[in-house]
Amino acid sequence: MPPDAIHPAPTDLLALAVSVAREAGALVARGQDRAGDHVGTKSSPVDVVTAVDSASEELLVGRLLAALPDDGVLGEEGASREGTSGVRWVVDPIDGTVNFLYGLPAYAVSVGAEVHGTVRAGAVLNVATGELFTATAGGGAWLSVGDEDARRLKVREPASLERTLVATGFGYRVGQRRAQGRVVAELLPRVRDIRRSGSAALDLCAVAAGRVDAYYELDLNPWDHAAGALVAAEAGAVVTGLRGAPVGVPMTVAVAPSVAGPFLELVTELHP
Ligand code: LIP
Repeated sequence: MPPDAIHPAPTDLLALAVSVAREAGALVARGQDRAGDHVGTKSSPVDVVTAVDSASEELLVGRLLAALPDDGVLGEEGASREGTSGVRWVVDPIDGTVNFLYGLPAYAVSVGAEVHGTVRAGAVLNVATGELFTATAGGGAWLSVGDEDARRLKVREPASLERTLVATGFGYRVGQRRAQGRVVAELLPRVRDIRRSGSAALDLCAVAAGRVDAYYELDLNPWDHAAGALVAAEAGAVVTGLRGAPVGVPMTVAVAPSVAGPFLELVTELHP
């Protein structure tokens, strides 16, 4: 999207997203060994939030609004501000909080920049590995680690549904999880296998990087998918909801085009 007179170019939005994600990532990394010191819960006893989640979001919001004070912000841990510029930042201070708590190397700072409701730039930083996934609308999806040059990402192209490796995730409420377990039981015999990483943002980036062929998850929040969905789409994935709904409402699907038809049909069938 060419920069218009009043909004920053997607590349400029991305530069800011990467800068604040890296700074928040350094804070998260410093806090990992004390992750369990201050843990609260949200929607259920297993939906945890740590003091590091909150500190990361505070840093992200502070840096973004210091740079662009007229922008809006939406964050997982409560940041919610209507801006006047048309740009809204959608941030997950730690996506994969349970992984962070347990020290499993799949937790990310995710920063997406919407312009009038459409994500135009996104950065997902896996804090544990240093992998930085980025994308701009029309500019492709990229992966870099540390100071190495970024490499362009492209989805894998599985030959069939039976050869499709599928990532998914589950909600935190018991009733949700029981229903989602039934869906996985039906899906598993019809695909290559299932992977459950614990971070939606990193699952979407895994589709982009060809590390899995498809991802689906119900009831994600905007901060879970804002940046990762752009990364997946810019790597060539079909990114959508079900039955023509937009991504995330309530289903998020990202899938390689070679199996998009049968995969979407299967996920639709399993979610009547
Ligand atoms: C997580 C999501 C993941 C989902 C987890 C959890 P959080 O977000 O990224 O896909 O399956 O249940 O919601 O809570 O770690 O930020």
